[in-house]
Amino acid sequence: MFTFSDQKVNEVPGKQARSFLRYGKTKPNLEWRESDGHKKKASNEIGREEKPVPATPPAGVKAPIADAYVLDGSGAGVNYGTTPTLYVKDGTAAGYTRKAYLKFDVSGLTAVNSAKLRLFGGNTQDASNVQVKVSGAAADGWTETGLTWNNAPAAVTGALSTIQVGSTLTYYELDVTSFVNDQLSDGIVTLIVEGVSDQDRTIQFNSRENPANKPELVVN
Ligand SMILES: [Ca+2]
Ligand SMILES: [Ca+2]
Repeated sequence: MFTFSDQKVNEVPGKQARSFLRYGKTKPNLEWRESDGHKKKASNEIGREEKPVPATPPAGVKAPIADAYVLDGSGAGVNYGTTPTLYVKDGTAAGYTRKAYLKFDVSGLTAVNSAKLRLFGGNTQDASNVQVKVSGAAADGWTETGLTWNNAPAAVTGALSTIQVGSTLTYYELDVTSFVNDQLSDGIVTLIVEGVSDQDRTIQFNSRENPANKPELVVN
């Protein structure tokens, strides 16, 4: 309910009193007071202000805070944390297995609908497709320049996802949604990328030290 405050009552001799609204020269000058006391004013403006609709927030793209690969055999005590390439290889012979470790800071995130590890690279040895899996580790205390085969934390999950990596150099995506949600409690996600079927082929992925096409964790 509201009442007009700008109402005028003109007494016209001999005629019935009538009410009308006062109009300015160029536009209606209608004011009233709402029942809550706020004064409101009508406008004769046509058109309206339109605010831009906020764009869909960009997908959260996280860069690794550390990445390194580890090598068994003679390289088991060596750190490979600052190379521009992360090697992944799974074979039967000792000294050929390589695994990549990546660590992401996910603190501040609430539950994600989707989390994908994106690694750029491919099978650089031949044209075959190679099965690669990603799993998760619980221990996040490893460092980029300290990690070796001998001290690397073990996986505490099975394969979070498995993909075929071919010889085309591109971004390969591995779904890690469930594990990222599991790790929101401590805010750090450690992922292990390795071959799964003794195919003995060399996979190369760009590390975070590579100037281009670095690893990413894309969360939505
Ligand atoms: Ca690194
Ligand atoms: Ca963690």
